[in-house]
Amino acid sequence: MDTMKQKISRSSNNLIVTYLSFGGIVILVMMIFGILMLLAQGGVLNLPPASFYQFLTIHGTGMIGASALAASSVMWYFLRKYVELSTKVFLWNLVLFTIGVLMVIIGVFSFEYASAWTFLYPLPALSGNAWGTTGALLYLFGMLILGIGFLLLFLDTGRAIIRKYGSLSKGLGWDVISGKKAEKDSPPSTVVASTMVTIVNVSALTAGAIVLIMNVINVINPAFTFDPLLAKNLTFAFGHIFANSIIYMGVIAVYEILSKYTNRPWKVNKPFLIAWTMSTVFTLVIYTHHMLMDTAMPKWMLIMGQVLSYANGLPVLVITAYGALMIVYKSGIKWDMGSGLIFLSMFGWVVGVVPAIVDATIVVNHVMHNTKWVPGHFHMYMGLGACAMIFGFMYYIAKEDSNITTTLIDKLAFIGYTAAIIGVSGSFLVSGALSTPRRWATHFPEWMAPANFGAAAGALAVFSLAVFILHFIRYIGKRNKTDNVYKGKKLA
Ligand code: HEM
Ligand SMILES: [Cu+2]
Repeated sequence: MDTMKQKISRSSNNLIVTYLSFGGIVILVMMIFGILMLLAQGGVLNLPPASFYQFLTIHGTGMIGASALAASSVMWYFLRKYVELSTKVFLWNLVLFTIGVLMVIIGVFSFEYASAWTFLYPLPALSGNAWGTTGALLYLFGMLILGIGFLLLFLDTGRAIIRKYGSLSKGLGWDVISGKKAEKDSPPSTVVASTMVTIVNVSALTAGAIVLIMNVINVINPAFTFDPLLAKNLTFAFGHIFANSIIYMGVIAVYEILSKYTNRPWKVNKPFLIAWTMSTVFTLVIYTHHMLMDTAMPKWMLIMGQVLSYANGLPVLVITAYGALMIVYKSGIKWDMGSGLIFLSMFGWVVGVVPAIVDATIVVNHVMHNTKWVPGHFHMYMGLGACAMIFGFMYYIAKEDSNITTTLIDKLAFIGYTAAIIGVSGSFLVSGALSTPRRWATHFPEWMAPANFGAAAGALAVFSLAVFILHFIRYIGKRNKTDNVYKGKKLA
């Protein structure tokens, strides 16, 4: 397991720490925009609608971008124990991300670009004068540059996995599933998850790049048009898959950290491999649940989108939640912030999936899909699932790499964060049940109370996350100056 030990250099650890600090701080700032939006919807804050949509755009883009960035560092940190990854590519991704984000910020705030992060064709070009060509081009090129950074990263993980294991299908353990190889020779859980993420994200980012370039051409020369249904398919193939991949990168922290804390290996067996293969396929094809209202779509695709959406993350979720319970059971684990957040993330993921399954039903979808029910479910599994994995990883690496200790304040922040995300998501779900539409700058008085409740809960999330980040920054000051991460320190 530790064959790569010598090659793990200090500089790549600096990069991981930078990825995580950057990601954490952006998530914090984006939460503040979230609160401002809720206060505007709640009638407390007088925000011009144009500003609301700019905030919506920056919040969606920033949250997905920052949590994908941080989650990719989780994957990178653990995957490099098994395969040889390029530190240069890892650095390039960070550089391109930073450039892309700056362009997006300038496009949104200086040039009033506000199409939401889904930039649905032909909105970038046809804004009814809400924004001009410059804003649209800054945003679209910014996204393209950022996407290319990630694409390079996943091409590199794919290259490294193929080099070590022979092919991506072997990375998913297909030779074990088919019985050609014994279960005990399965690839490690981290490699299986990374292979899945590599496959889905290379597809997603390619679709994204194509539709971004088509939009760019359309913005520059409106005479060039293309099929809006194709554009929508490509856009959601990108957006749905990329956003989903965040939790599949984060879950690597669950495997590695729980296994380290309990001193038990995370057992990879056939059901585990089959679950990951199923989720690979489902994640790729169910973006069609975003098209349930597009009557021009072939019916079979919509039915597939619905049926498979029920099952999308379920195989991996079930196998991971069960595995997490089994590995912890009677292990004598001593809980701390790292393992606590990791365990919390399993809860957030499970709970967040339930409303998603409800929404994926065509009948319900027709009523619910454009309501706040939808942000209700994804704030739960992104905030309490994916983000808790990232923050848990931040506590874990701080503990492993320094002699930093946590205090009562960290524990209070843990409780505060949990309550806050349940509050934010719960308020969205209540709004959804009241038929409050999503993405509306102004609300009727009947819709305002849940928005204001959500804003208060959001403030608690900001304070709690600030505690997590301060702990991480304190750790950076105390870091070991030596060259060794996997010193096999006993953590719990
Ligand atoms: C304090 C925590 C948060 C607050 C108060 C908040 C608030 C909001 C609000 C008010 C909206 C717009 C809802 C509407 O359609 O009317 C929104 C949308 C969204 N949020 Fe959050 N949010 C928070 C955390 C997060 C986190 C942690 C993530 C992901 C990691 C996230 C990702 C998104 C996304 C992707 C959208 C959709 C944007 C769109 O519709 O284009 N949010 N959030
Ligand atoms: Cu989706």
